[in-house]
Amino acid sequence: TVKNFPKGFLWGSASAAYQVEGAWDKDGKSESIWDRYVRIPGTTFKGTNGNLAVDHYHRYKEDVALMAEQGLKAYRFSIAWTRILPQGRGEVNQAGIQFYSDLIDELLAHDIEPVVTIYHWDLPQVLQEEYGGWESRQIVDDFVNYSAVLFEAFGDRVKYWVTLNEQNIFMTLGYVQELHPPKVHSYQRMYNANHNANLANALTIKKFREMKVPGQIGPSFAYNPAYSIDSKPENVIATENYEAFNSSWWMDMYINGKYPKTVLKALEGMDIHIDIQEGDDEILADARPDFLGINYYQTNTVAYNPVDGVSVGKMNTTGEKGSSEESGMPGLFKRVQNPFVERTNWDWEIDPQGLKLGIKRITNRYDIPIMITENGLGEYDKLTEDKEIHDDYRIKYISDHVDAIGEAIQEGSDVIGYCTWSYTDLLSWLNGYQKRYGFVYVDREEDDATAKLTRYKKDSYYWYKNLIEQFNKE
Ligand code: BGP
Repeated sequence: TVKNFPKGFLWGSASAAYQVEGAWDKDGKSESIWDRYVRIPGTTFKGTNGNLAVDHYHRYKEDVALMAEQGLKAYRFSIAWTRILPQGRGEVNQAGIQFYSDLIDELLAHDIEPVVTIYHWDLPQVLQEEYGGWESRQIVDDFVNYSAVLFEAFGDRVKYWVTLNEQNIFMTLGYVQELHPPKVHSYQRMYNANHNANLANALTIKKFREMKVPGQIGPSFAYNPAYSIDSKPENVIATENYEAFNSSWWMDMYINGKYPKTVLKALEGMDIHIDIQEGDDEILADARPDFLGINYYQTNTVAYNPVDGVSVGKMNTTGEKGSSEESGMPGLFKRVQNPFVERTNWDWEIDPQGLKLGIKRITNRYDIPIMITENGLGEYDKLTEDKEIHDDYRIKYISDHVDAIGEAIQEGSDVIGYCTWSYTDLLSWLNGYQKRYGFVYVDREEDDATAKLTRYKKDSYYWYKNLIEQFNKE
């Protein structure tokens, strides 16, 4: 299976600061919107939070040693803005720079390529309070300045940069579905905040090039390629609309600097007005990324949704299979179940061929190098008495997705790397610690007080190690 992959392919794995680090108030770090949000009762699974997480902040050397032993070629992690600039801007916290500098050096010492995400959702709370975070244009300058601090500090050592992680997710979950901070339901506010994020992304890429950082940069998009439930024309058109609203809306902007016309028109009809100012078009048109990061977990199957149809439905955040509800935009589309694929306990559809489809669609529409920045299976894992974890379901999941990428490469797509989600087990934003993704099991449940935090290698750890060894031999 590894035959099709190009030389230098980045076999990696990923995490994000808030989900692994812990040490939420250590060494000058300030509060992020997530540190605040998890304290609101009822916002997360059984009240879990990232205060301690898996304590990667203090155990990063142990974690990197495990990566090195596995032969990992790349590690994608995010930087906490609140460690670098506790006030969101202004004075740089040297202890924060030091932590990431040490982590980067530790990775490089073991021949592991750092892939750095600038923003994985943990906005400084001060900026949320001062001007409403993403809803204000002031965020654009602050974000670019923050990025410039990182380029200055780490640009000599980091070759791969991710600007924003899943802008489409933090926007929709934060401003429509009320599942992320700031927990708002307003399409109007979402589209404006999102426009600011587009400007921040574009100007950061521009800054990167102005500063001549010798690396590559791009955003990571959560792509759920869509299928029509059947060939009934109204469902096929609904699917086209779904792709335009949920995928092209973001990807066209990243790659071509333009919003899809049909969506703009539809928003007008909904009385939603985006605050596009003079000069924005030029900024947005001048920021084609070097690569597009894709986080892929599942496909979505779509049907027409009547005007009096479903809107925001409940998501399954409990791990109770079948508890998610249909969701959609009335008069346009809704997401329905695909009868041809299996689902996880969290109702995520398992569809490796969907990844191949997604890669091909991107190649055909945008012709750009792709890095798979996340892909993985969230499940309940069981530590046996012998301290083993037999996650054959995860091995199958990853193996099938690797095959799908290999096929896409063979059929003409340019994929430069693959990061599984996740390296160690970690905090799942809405599902606590029960939902595990890692190659490395971490001994903890919801309660910080009983957390042992011991690391154990899962069967999938060895499987991936072996895959990388095979690749090295080719
Ligand atoms: C992506 C995020 C990750 C991670 C992953 C799994 O959307 O970028 O941070 O959380 O999804 O999601 P979940 O934890 O909800 O299962």
